[in-house]
Amino acid sequence: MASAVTQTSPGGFRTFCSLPPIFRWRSHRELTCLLAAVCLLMSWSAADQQDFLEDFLKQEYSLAKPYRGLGFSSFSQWDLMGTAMVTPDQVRLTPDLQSRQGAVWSRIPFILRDWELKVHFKIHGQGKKNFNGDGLAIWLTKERMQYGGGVVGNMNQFTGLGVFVDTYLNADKGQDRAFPYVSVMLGNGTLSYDHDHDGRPTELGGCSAMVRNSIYDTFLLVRYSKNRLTLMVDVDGKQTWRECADITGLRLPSGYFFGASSATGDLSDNHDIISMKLYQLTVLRTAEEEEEEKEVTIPSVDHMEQFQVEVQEEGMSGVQFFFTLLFSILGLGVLVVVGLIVYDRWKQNRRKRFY
Ligand SMILES: *[C@@H]1O[C@H](CO)[C@@H](O)[C@H](O)[C@H]1NC(C)=O
Ligand SMILES: [Ca+2]
Repeated sequence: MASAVTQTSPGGFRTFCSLPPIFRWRSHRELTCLLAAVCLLMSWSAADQQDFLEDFLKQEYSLAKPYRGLGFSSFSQWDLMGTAMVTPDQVRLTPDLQSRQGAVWSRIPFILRDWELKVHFKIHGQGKKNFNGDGLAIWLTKERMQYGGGVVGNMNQFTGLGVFVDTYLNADKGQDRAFPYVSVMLGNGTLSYDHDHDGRPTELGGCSAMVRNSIYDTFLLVRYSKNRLTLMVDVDGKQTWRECADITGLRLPSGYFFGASSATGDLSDNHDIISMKLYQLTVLRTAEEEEEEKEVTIPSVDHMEQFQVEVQEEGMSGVQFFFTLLFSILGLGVLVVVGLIVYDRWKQNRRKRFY
């Protein structure tokens, strides 16, 4: 009885493994079966971890190696602009030189509802830390191929989504965050990106990410589904996504264009896009969710006021206040000393005149 149980317990798998001996060596056959079993188990557990039923790469919205005909072939789905150029390993938006602007824009209006964009990029240059700039941006906007608007190689008052990888701190009071800083903004055609304050007034969310001159591959992921936008980064070589921003109630019209752009100023860096891979997500919706997600014509965020931050123009930080006070006291001291010396001389001169 016991022997019968051991013979039948592995069931179908064992039957499969003892099928006609195609393989000459028993050990190989067993090894193959073991490998097949491991693969099967791994794919099951991987499927369990997925939030979505399935996702697949959409070639027409993706930019990846080899960049055949990119920018000049009529078959290409992308256009280049400004200093952007294709090399075998990357699309270089700007070289590490001053005052350059470059971009790459999709030619095809984007119409998918649930998606994920994975961007592999690289920012590197000769400049010392904090002597580099300005960063790059990823777009999904109504407008495309716009130039020189002072927003990281794109126009201002854009309509749609902008994800900024800002490598240079412009604002005077930047102690609240470390740079490089990744952030999200939703433009509606009238909102302006405030370059001098690194986009703080219109920022919906963001995080610091050490993406410059990194020894690791740097990635960011934008996921959009059911009016919810999630931004994640993978920049420390751990192959895991760290959440950077999570915005609900974000309504994005369809028919917009993907793009990536960059600009350098007095300070520069190489800004490279290695790939932009767009995955379609398969998501189930309830009837209420369908109702909730009506088509929109202007991008908007529910309860916009919660994101509004005060940009302080006046006032000083503690350190600034301390030094201002210190120098004021020192300055006053010097004035008093100079005053005394002058008074002394004047008194001596007066005496000389008297005698
Ligand atoms: C864009 O958003 C701002 C701030 O929420 C709002 O004041 C403005 O009216 C909006 N513009 C359009 C065209 O909807
Ligand atoms: Ca900046």
